[in-house]
Amino acid sequence: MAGQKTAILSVYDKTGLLDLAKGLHDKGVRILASGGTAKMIREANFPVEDVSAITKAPEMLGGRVKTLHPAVHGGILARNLDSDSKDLAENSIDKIDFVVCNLYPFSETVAKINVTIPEAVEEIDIGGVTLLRAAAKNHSRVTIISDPKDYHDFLAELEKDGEVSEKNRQKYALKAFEQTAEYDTAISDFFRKKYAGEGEGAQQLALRYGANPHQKPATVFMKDSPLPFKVLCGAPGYINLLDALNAWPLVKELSKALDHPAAASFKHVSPAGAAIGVNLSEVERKVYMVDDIEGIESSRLAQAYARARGADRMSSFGDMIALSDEVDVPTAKIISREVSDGVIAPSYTPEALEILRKKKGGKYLVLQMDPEYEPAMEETRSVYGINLRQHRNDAKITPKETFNTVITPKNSGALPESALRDLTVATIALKYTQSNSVCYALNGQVIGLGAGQQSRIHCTRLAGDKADNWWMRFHERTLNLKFKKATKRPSKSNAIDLLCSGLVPESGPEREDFESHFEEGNVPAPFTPEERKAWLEKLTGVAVSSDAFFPFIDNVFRTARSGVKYIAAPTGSQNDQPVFDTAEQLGITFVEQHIRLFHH
Ligand code: 93A
Repeated sequence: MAGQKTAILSVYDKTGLLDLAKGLHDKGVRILASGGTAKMIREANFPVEDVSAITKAPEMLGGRVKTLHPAVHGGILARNLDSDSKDLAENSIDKIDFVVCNLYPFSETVAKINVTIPEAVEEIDIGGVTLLRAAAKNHSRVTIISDPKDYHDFLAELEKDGEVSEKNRQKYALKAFEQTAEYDTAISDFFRKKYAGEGEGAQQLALRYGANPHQKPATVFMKDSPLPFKVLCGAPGYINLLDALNAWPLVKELSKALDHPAAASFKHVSPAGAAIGVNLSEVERKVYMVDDIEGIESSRLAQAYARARGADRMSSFGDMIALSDEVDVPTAKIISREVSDGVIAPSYTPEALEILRKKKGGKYLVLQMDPEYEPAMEETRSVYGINLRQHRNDAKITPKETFNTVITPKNSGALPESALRDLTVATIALKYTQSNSVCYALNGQVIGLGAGQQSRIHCTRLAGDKADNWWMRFHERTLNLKFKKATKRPSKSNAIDLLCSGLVPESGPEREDFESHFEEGNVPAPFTPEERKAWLEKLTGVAVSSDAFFPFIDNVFRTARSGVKYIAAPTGSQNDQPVFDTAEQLGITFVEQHIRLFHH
């Protein structure tokens, strides 16, 4: 029939098939169909031809070859070009106008418990994917219908206009492309688990569960390369990896920016502490509970971790640690006696690894990171089933380039090296902290970090209170606390925290618990307001960084109460000028940090 349109139908899901066949037949469309599809149409007494009518070849290999033939794909892929028409004529092939196809249920099959590889293999659709892809490729001429939900509109349009509009052909083609992409993802996911899930070059790893124990299954995987870390001991959890994969780039960048070994102590995807290996004073060693660690004075890495862990011992309890350099014995010794979940580092000396392997009855998580690994520039995540994609935050923070715009005081010279160092530590820490965030730093380490607060002043206060608490731990009275021999490190840290935050209970069971950790007759008196004020006044030279601008001057006032001398923050608030003026008035150097560093 001259001018007659041709459709090829090959559907696994036969929902709505007969209505479709009827509709096509009513419009005078020639219907070709693969085995089962043709059978169903024929049984309903609609005219249909087998695909073999045009291929002159039977379905074969038990159905593995049904529609894979030049008569089909030549008919689909031919353009409205003379050369294509000539090729078709020479091979007696007719053009196909409509393709209707949906695929074997691969995902549903592999979701079944104990599915075998041969069972999964048989569900890999080849001819259907080829139909979808060929028709979608040639959508300038061909219509591809891949979803039974579209039959109604497709027929309605044919009825009304006699053809499918360009816009709708595009829409249907996109849908088909999305389907083949999703189908291939399901196939590669399945085989990644089967063939690249273990040992050298593993691309995926099963995790015990996701963020919570009821969130199963959970996995970590790479699409086209091996995972860039090896598990040397233990089994990582989902949150361990979220921490490790934020903490690692932090220490990598920090160590590069300041040319020192760096360490970070992470909890719930924000740093509790981060530092570079600046020499520890005797008092610092005591406050950080590392005064008895042999060889610490010659290990920059151990000093970095002592500082990172020492910043906020309460928050670091059960941390995930990242270390920029090869882990040595002093560092492993510090880790071995703290409550910690795991560590990620580029390498471990054999002795250090032996120490870590003994921790937690052999279950301590030890990850070895490939230091050369560079992540892709684009990062994608899905939230509530919806995908979000962005260029990753590859902003470089360096002491020289990032902090060279001093706004106030005017005409001030370059910042001292120590300020540049501490602003770098604080700012790189923020780059990997859940927003909003504000960080106080001193001596090459974080001393107070406020993470994940919705209001900036709450970050500034939280971080400032932590910095105050940190400093109160250096008070003579705190240094000379007389704990009982049996008091464990976490209980000591808790008692110190109560004392330093001014929260020692006056009476009751909590008071009794507090007292129980100290030697008889040596329970410390709370700090008086005068003692606290006098000691806090001695805290000076602190650097503060903020992940976004300060919207109000209250932030500057709060920083000044904790010995802040340098602030680096982005600008752009309506209140910029009052913020600068307040800093100037309080003798604080305000540096414009040009890059907003929100992180989620
Ligand atoms: O095994 S296949 O990959 N080989 C093919 O040549 C082929 N052509 C279409 N599977 C093939 N199909 C698929 O068959 C379609 O994607 C559809 O899901 C199914 C329809 O088969 P039937 O018409 O026999 O029910």
